Amino acid sequence: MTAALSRAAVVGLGYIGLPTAVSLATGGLEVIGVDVNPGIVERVNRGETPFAEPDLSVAVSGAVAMGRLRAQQEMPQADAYVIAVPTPFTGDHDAEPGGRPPGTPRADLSYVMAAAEAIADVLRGGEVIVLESTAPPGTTRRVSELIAARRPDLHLPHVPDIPPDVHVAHCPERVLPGRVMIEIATNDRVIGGLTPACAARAAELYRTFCRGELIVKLAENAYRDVNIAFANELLLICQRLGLDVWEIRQMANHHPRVEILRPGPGVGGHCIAVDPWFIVEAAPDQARLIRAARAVNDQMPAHTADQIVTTSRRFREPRIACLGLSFKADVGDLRESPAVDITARVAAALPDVKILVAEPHAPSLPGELDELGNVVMTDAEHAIAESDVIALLVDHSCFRAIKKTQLTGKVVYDTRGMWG
Ligand code: SAJ
Repeated sequence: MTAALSRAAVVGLGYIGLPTAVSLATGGLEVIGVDVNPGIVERVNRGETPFAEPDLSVAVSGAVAMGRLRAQQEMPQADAYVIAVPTPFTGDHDAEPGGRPPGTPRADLSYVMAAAEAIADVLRGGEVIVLESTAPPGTTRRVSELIAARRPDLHLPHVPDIPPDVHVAHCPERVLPGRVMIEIATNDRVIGGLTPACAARAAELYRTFCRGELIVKLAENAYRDVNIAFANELLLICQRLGLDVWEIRQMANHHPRVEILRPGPGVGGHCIAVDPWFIVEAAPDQARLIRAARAVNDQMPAHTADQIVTTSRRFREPRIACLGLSFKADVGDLRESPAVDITARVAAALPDVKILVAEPHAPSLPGELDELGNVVMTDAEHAIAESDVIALLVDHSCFRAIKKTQLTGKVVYDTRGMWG
């Protein structure tokens, strides 16, 4: 069902279909362009473009020469189908039910439906079908219904509760003629699947050539951010009530439908801490939970640093070890890392205190810590041995080897619940 997408058919080799076909080909897929017009098929197979669009002709001739793109009139078997046929407005379809006055313009979906019929006849199961043509709400569902009527042997996703054999989604084109080749690769895309799995499958297809953020991805990352925020909020609540959040979490996670993520010192990386803001920007009045989650997660480094500083002030001349600087376990990426932020805050709040930092995945301190003057990089063993307060900021696997006896007599601030 979810085999790799290696062969795509693009139906309609017009202003959107041909650039999409060539982009998929450049993205590594074998692409077959389908068009009812034999003249267009012939020209594409000669490596020519039937219309002018900057950068398109060189891309088409290249893809055809490399054998990645070819055109034909018949519908082929493929892993993915992109329908990019015209949906002109017309006043000629008043015979359709709906009681509209004669002459009312409406989208002529006959090309879309003809493409869906042709696709229906060659389906084997496991394919994803994406409607790119701009079309009225409900069209994707109609495509699914039409295919189901023609292929009673296949489950289509408009019927709930049965895992579909074929995924169907809508991903309307949003490119500006004259800039199609640039925008097709860089513009954000909106993907509407008949089910979330349909959207995810369609996103896989577009990821092969689209560098723009896909809304699906934004939703995935915002979902994770909200769930981490829940865990972090639970930590704050437990701290206020004098409870052990790790114990509470473990007990709650015994419930078959509960899976609380891990609280921590904050959310870093370039995706989860950033992507939710795109959703907030797009729908500020609706995205209240997503915005609140960002605020909860963003306060964690300052909160964690405050706690380390408060604990350290119990000592007359405290020595502090910060274990881990990266944004998450077992990577060396220090950018947007809560651990770096926390170390910098602690070092700035206690300028006379030496902070020993151990980060086995990074060769040296980042500039912002180096310039503070009281932060020194060393190995974990040494940092622990020399310090009174041990702050575990990243749950690197190698820190698991640290023995309880090494921590005896020290104040341990384990932000990751690793040594619990
Ligand atoms: N974190 C917690 N508690 C948890 C899980 C994570 O505090 O229970 C923290 C991590 O320590 C880290 C941050 O969240 O600071 C993000 O880490 P992550 O492992 O959750 O995610 P990333 O940023 O490494 O990768 C995410 C992934 N997206 C999702 O899981 C929905 C990844 O699949 C995406 O490919 C990637 O973003 C991306 O490029 O968008």
